[in-house]
Amino acid sequence: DAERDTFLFDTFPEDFMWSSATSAYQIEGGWNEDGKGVSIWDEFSHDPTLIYGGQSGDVACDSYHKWRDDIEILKEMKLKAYRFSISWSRLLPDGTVNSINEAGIRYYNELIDGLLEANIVPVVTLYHWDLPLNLHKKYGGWLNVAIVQDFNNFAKLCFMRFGDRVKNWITLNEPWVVAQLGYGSFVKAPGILGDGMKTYIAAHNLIKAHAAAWHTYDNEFRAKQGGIVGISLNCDWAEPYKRTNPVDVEASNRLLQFFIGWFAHPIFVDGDYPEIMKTRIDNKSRLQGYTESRLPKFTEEEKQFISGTSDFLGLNHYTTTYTAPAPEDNSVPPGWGKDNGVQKWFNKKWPGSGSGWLKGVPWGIRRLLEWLKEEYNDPDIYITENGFSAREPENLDDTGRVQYYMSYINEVLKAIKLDGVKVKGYTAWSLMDNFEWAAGYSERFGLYHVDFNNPSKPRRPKLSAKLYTTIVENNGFQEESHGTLEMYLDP
Ligand code: GBH
Repeated sequence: DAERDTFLFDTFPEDFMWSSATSAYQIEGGWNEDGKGVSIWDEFSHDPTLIYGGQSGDVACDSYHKWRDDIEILKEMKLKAYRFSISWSRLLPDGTVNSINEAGIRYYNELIDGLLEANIVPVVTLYHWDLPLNLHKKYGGWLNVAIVQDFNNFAKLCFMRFGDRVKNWITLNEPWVVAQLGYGSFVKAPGILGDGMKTYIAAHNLIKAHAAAWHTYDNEFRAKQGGIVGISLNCDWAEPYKRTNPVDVEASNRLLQFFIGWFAHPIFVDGDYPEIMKTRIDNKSRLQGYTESRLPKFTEEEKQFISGTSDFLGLNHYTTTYTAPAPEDNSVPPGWGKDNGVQKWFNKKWPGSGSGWLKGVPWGIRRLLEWLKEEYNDPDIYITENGFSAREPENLDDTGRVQYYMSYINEVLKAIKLDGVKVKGYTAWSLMDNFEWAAGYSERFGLYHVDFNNPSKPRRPKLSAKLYTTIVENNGFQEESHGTLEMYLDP
């Protein structure tokens, strides 16, 4: 473990993709402008009891009008790529291809062209949680298999209209959050506290929708457009409380399978859920008196269809927890947490952030990357999100975030250089402070500060933006002469 605490002075591979990210609902505003339809997040955040301070993304960073400013700050940081998402309801107001909103198409065309002009690669997420409300009202959104066709149509429209210039696609952002927090808790839209079944049904349809979009690209666009299509999965590292205790190690593995394996096993391994998920949920369902398992089953045909449908693994990673077995709980109502039977907690010494769920544990990302390499047959990995929050008001001197980025990016470097993990890119979340879902504007993740009280929403670089720029310019951490943190902050 000596390496674990030593800083590695070295550079990243030549073509390493340095990036930063945002998502449509969190930055755009313009929620009902120029023909945009309503999404489940518009509706969710218009209920003042669900969001911190009754806030919403109605205006947010106003990137619907200020996207040129966003490109400017990407240029200031010398970034190679920008990950943003397309608002489904801005293109398709009722979620279906029955009516296309050309003003929405124009908005993303301008953004994409502006990025390319600035030599910045657009990385486009198709779904970052803002489902057209109509699809939710009409048939229950992700709970209905009809969504697979509608998502596929939306994806196809994006490939058709933007694929001549966009070569990097992410189908879904964090299906775990969509399924578990959207349909298993009140935390995220549509805020349905499920019954230990809905969360698995939503996930089932998310996986099918992802696979359908990947096949559409593969069959109809890849030869001509030559891009890649992947998925962004979120996962915390699960550190066994005692590495010498087999049940803690088992708990760690079990949590990882329930967390990322839920989606990655079907997509990257064999079209089906991890064995441990099937066994545990089948068993508990029986004990709880269900006539069928709460975990839906894929047909053989569906397994074939799903397996191998990603050109890379997108990883959103923020933090680490300790893990140990929880006492078995077969009580009803059931849920994902009881199903996995793992208890998790933080070490009190891990530095806290502005979010209760996020502690800075840099070595966790290296261990997770190594686990993913083993588990999924050494895939290309893009880190599509990593970042650190502070509570408002935050000044520009964000040394906690500087520390976080320095150490996490260095652990990614170790994963590449010492463990041989094929990490192709790194994305800082987020380009600028934005609408942090249920936390509103109270938790800030930006490299750039945004003054939300000022109608022109000015963006100003924090210290972390300067640090990140230096790392990007050096393509890593240069030898000795750059041996101190101060060197990185000195312009
Ligand atoms: C990312 O999710 C999102 O993709 C991005 O939109 C968001 O802004 C960013 O994180 C920062 O939050 O205590 O039950 O509310 C990261 C994964 C999973 C982390 C859900 C927060 C909340 C757990 N997220 N988790 S809860």
